[in-house]
Amino acid sequence: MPDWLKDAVFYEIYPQTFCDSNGDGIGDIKGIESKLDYVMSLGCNAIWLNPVYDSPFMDAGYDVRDYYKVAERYGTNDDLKHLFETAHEKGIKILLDLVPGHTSDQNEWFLKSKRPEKNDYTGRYIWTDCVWEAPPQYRLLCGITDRDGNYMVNYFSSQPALNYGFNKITHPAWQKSPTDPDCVATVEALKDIMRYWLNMGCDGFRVDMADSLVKNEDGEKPETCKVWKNVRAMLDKEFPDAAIVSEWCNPKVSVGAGFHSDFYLDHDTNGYRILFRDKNWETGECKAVFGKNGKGDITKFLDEYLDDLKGTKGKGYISFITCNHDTPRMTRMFSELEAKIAYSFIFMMPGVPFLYYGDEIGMKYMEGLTSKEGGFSRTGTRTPMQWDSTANCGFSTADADKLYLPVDTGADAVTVEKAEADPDSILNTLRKVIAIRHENTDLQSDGDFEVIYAVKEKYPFIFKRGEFFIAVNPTEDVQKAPFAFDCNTVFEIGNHSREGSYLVMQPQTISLLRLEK
Ligand code: TEU
Ligand code: CA
Repeated sequence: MPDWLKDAVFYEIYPQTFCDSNGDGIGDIKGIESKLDYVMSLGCNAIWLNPVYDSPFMDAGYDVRDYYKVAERYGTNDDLKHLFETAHEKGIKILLDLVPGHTSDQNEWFLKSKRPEKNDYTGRYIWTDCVWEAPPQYRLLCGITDRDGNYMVNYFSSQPALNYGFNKITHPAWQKSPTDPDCVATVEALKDIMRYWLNMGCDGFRVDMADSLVKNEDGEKPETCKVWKNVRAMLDKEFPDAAIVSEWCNPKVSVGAGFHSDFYLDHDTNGYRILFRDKNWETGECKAVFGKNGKGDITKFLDEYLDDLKGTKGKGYISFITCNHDTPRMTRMFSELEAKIAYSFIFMMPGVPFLYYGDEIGMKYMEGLTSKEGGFSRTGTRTPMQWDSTANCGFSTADADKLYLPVDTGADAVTVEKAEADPDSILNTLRKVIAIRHENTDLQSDGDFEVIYAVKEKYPFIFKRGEFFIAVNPTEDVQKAPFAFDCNTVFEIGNHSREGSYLVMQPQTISLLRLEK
């Protein structure tokens, strides 16, 4: 286990829209490098960089054309190496985004695989044995290559699925076992890609759709887990300080398979959605625990979380995110104050937390944008970072119509500059919370977590982490709970008081309390 994860606080950067250094309207690596001090000023000591590889950008770079080359629009491999070096000088780690499940259909491997004559890449992707073979349960693209077969896609149609084999083989003529030499070769190719970037200086990977490798597997996915155990064994031997964080949203399984941490995602019925994102957009009804209407149920979250925590204890972490590039920003449904309370809570929780660029200033989800590079409904979460009051909010010197996506330049648009000047801004609030986390191991990734007060459909809720208590009342009403500890206030949004053996919390309050010694 890389030691640095114990106190890691991540910042996710979407390279397209973070900072444009050369005025061509799109963010780049030099731009990111110029903002490392800003990232540090937040208390973030690690970065997850969305894909920067060469790509035709049908899915914003998750369609990799060349795993070994930085996309020209972001710079060069040397620029990325320089970014790693500069980040390391400042004590910042960088995870690249690894896309193991599929490539672009423009990838050299695929161009070879689709040739009619047999070659080294024939079995690198999943192909049926002739074009007339197209079982409807698989997502196959049919009759569009010279090769006599149909190929499976893993996400969009431009993303053919790499071949890691099948767990349950239903069509033996073309489905391979994960131990087939072709599938083994895919895993070895993946490990080589990892070695290349780790040797260049990256600190590990966020792993895209990590659960999607071996096909015809449900639930605990034993064969996909074997692949990751193999990868982890390589890391432990060759790069023991490198971290892998999975996009899986099933921490007991993914951590068991070797991931150091796993993301909670905005998936149906997941505890993360119950906390921060449970809103029915048709009826407008919000049942999120952190909604100010107070319609949430903290126990539904805890049922899942406590079990996941127990199942991962001592082996790996759960990652709470403020948002990511696939998810509407919380400000789409939450007011600034609701979001500030929710984000603050995230950085008080165990595991390795992630802050999505722009959330720290309360950037909006931009409604109504035309899809960009396969973003579709995700596009509104990917707009340029708002730095200051100069043109394009300081993101780029290009003409506004040349920007990758429009910048929110409305009069009420938040910027880093405005947020810096306001002591109560989300920005300055998160700086405080994250600083307190760094100062106290109790509040870091490994610290304990205990429920003090959490009752079905009631507020507030109170958790204990070592010497600290986190008490939260996101609702617009005063809420009370029995609480028998003598404490000092370490941090607070809102206000609380004591009434005998009760903790009385004013509307929309989060308090971090510390046991009196
Ligand atoms: O996302 C996979 C994933 O889980 C998505 O289906 C997600 O739920 C959806 O985008 C929500 O709107 C990963 C990447 O994060 C995403 O950006 C890529 O497009 C996708 O894999 C394919 O590589
Ligand atoms: Ca640029």
